[in-house]
Amino acid sequence: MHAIRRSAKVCGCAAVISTILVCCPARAAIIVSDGFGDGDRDNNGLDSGASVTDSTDIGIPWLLTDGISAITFKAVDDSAGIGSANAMQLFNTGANNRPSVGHFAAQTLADGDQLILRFDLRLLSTTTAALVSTTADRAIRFGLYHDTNNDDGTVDHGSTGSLSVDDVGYNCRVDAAADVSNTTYMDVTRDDTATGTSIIQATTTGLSISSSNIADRLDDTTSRHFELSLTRSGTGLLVSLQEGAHAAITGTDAAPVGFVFDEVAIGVRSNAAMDTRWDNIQVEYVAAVPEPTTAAVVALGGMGLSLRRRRRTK
Ligand SMILES: [Ca+2]
Ligand SMILES: [Ca+2]
Ligand SMILES: [Ca+2]
Repeated sequence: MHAIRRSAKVCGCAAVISTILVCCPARAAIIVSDGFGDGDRDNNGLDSGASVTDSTDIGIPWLLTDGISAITFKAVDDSAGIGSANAMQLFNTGANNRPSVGHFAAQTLADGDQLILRFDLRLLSTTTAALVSTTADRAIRFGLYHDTNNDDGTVDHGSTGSLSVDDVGYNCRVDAAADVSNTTYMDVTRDDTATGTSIIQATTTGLSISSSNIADRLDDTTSRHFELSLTRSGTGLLVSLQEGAHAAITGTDAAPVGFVFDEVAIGVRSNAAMDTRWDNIQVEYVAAVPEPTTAAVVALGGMGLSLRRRRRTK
């Protein structure tokens, strides 16, 4: 009789434990989702030449930062390219550059928390002289950043402004066209030059997170999918960047820029006139959860204790 009761209790325990195991999914939230269906890159009205394909797809405003280049920056129909109606065109037509940022509500990573940036990107002007030259090394740039002075505002910055100089983060760089100036085709660097030049430009700190896979290079006009993830581990950050189904490049930054992030930065390197399309931009926050095994062990301990207490009572 006791054996039957005990086995029933064991079954009960197993059911509770399996419930604990399945009832703790990672708490995830989409912070940003922008597919440019509203035809409006800066959310101040329809962009010239654009049309609305989904009025509920408002996303976040994308703003020009400092830089002297002429630039075309607007929502355009890219259904024949990336293939999901509108996309955002960033066409750096001059000899300099014009990095751009999209702000979101500040996210502070607690230990184990993860922030993911994902989007589709394609490069169009692979046949221009600028792109077939070696200047296309580390040409396309993007990353997750923090506007440390919280001074970026809500409208385009003037070309000679400096409101993004204080912004720090992780600068991903991808080669464009048939660049063979070195054997690194994609990398992630720490951009913490708060007193230096503009965002996602010039000096960055290498983190030994780089790809020697030539397939990571943007050497045609097809759409590529990218995912950058930052996961806090104690006082460090695990950094991972993956293009499509290629092997991810990963590493740990032991001296991170901090654990607060509130903007996506995109752009091209200086002196690289390039026409790009960006779409389906998402930022997701995934909060850490207790290890399922730990939760199960705690629960199991508690149940064992109650079983013993009951037996003693008898
Ligand atoms: Ca607009
Ligand atoms: Ca919009
Ligand atoms: Ca700033």
